[in-house]
Amino acid sequence: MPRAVLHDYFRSSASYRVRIALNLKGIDYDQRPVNLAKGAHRDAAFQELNPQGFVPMLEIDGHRLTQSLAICNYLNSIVPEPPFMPADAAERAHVLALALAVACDIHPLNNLRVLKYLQGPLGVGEDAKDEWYRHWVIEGLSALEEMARPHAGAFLFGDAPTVADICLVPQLYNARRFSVPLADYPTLRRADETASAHAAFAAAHPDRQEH
Ligand SMILES: N[C@@H](CCC(=O)N[C@@H](CS)C(=O)NCC(=O)O)C(=O)O
Repeated sequence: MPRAVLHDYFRSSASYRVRIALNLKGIDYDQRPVNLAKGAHRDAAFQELNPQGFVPMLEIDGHRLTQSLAICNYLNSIVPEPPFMPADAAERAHVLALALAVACDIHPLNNLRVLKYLQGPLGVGEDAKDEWYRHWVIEGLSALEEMARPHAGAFLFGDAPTVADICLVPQLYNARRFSVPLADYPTLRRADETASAHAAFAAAHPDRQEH
């Protein structure tokens, strides 16, 4: 079987999630950078690969997979260890809720196309756009801190990485880029620090990608 191919962008947080997931599962892959800043994701050739025009897109085992959490689920199915979610149903629901709080409720509001739409057709200025970004991140992270605290350990849930950390670390990377203050989120910062020291997370960091 050919090596997996990940179509990604170094600063894309959804791509960052999949790089972490592949690294945690020990799956080797080649990268095909798609330059979002230059609009390469809008090219017909890429739209053919992913009609949504988003990175990440993963070619693996003869499949073309999109949506970072669907990709994580696939990787977890083909390589069960280490598991991305706890075995217990209630704990699994909790971990998934943490991951979805980032992936569904924070990230989409601040995606590139949303920020571009604010600045373009809606005529929103740079400062207001940044304020929009910070507003949704702060609201989302504040809730996530409360959600995570009761069951957090060194990681966001317990003492092993889960899909919740896979979503958290890229989101905090983005938050720092936009100068969002993180002092009020000790649980999130602890998990981020633990995860970032893990080799699988470290190798996925945007600064370590070609672009
Ligand atoms: N829900 C999708 C989101 C993918 C996504 O939004 N990717 C961003 C980069 S992080 C993208 O390609 N944005 C292009 C745009 O907004 O124009 C996933 O989890 O894979």
